[in-house]
Amino acid sequence: MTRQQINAAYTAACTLYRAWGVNPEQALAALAAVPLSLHCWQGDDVRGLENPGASLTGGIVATGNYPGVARNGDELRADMLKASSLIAGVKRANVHAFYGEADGARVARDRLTPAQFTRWMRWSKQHGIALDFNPTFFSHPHAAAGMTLASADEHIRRYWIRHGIACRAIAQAMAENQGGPCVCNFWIPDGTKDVPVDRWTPRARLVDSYNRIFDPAHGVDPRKCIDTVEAKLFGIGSEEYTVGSHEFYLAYALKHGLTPCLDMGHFHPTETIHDKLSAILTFCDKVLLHVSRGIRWDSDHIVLLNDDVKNVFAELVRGQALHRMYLALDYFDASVNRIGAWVLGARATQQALLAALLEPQAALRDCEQRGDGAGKLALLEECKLLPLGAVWNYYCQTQGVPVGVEWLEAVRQYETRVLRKRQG
Ligand code: RNT
Ligand code: ZN
Repeated sequence: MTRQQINAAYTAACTLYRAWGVNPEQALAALAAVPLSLHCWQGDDVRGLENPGASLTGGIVATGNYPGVARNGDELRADMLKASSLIAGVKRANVHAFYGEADGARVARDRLTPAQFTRWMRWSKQHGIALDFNPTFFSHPHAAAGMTLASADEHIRRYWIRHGIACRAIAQAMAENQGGPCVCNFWIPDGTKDVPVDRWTPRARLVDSYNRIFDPAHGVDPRKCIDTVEAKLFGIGSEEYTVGSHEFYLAYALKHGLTPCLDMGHFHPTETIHDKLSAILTFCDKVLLHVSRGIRWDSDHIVLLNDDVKNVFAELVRGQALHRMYLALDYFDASVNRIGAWVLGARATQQALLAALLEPQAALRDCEQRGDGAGKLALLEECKLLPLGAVWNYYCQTQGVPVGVEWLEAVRQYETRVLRKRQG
């Protein structure tokens, strides 16, 4: 598409949106200001940099062996930058604790310090990409029995408590480095494959572990390190019982002033999260969203522009709650070009957000208030046919990123030039 064609399509689209009382310029300005955190773990199939031979545990799996997986921190960061160059708007980068770099040395996870993340922080500053952080409670011998912070083995539980405390200090250092908050998200895999007779004691231990980790005595500044806790329904090998369930974490977060994290793939297969947002955000200030796509037993497929994602952003825009969200991608697919996976999910997320921002809210609310249900549904249906793509293409053009699927060309070139050379 030529520049003129893109502009002409946008102008025509604006006429249609304006007729419904929508201001597309305002929508695009709002879209450009919403930060999206890109998860580093899509680039290397959640392998981490700690131990090249280690396998992924914790009930999550990355299947596939598409060529070009990042083999070290430099490759991973280069790949993230490539992806980032094809995504508009404000980007952040989400790093896991087992992506620390110690120049060949091995630093135990309970002894990690900001020093192992200086490369990430330097890179962050250089490219203006703020960092978010996650302690890593999986892919480790001390997690092999399926329990970490809820473990009955005090030695193991203490180890992971120290890891959690260490990670909050690292997140705080990242925040200082970037002059703005760093989201530090806690997810643990703890659970059991089959029916536990005692569901209570592991939860009591988990509460105790978190009380120790989030103890104010550690002096972590809540404006710098944003503590978030992520629930899950089940994992591979923990199908029956997950200690950190949705109810557990929601209650814990509310009681202790932490931020809940909702991962879109962490609920029953037909359970969606858009209805939860207005409920949860009534009682807490912020929510971290892991934008993901569950399929059957897998919670982490590449995000696409589907109804689930569209409904989430519609809710957030309708509730004027965008600024109360931290948005982060979370999925891992090793069976396709990994840069493509990042770009697909990020763009789909932003498209869903744009669709929400272009919704004719005044007209819709007017129908609802007048009790005109058919009118409201008709208008919602009409919205599905409005030219979102024309506005999106114009946005990409003004943001200096490829329009339509032109980004594929850049991804293919990078695959030939860089990724294919990594084999062997
Ligand atoms: C796992 C959680 C968690 C992880 C990352 C790697 O089910 O969603 O967020 O995906 O921490
Ligand atoms: Zn997640």
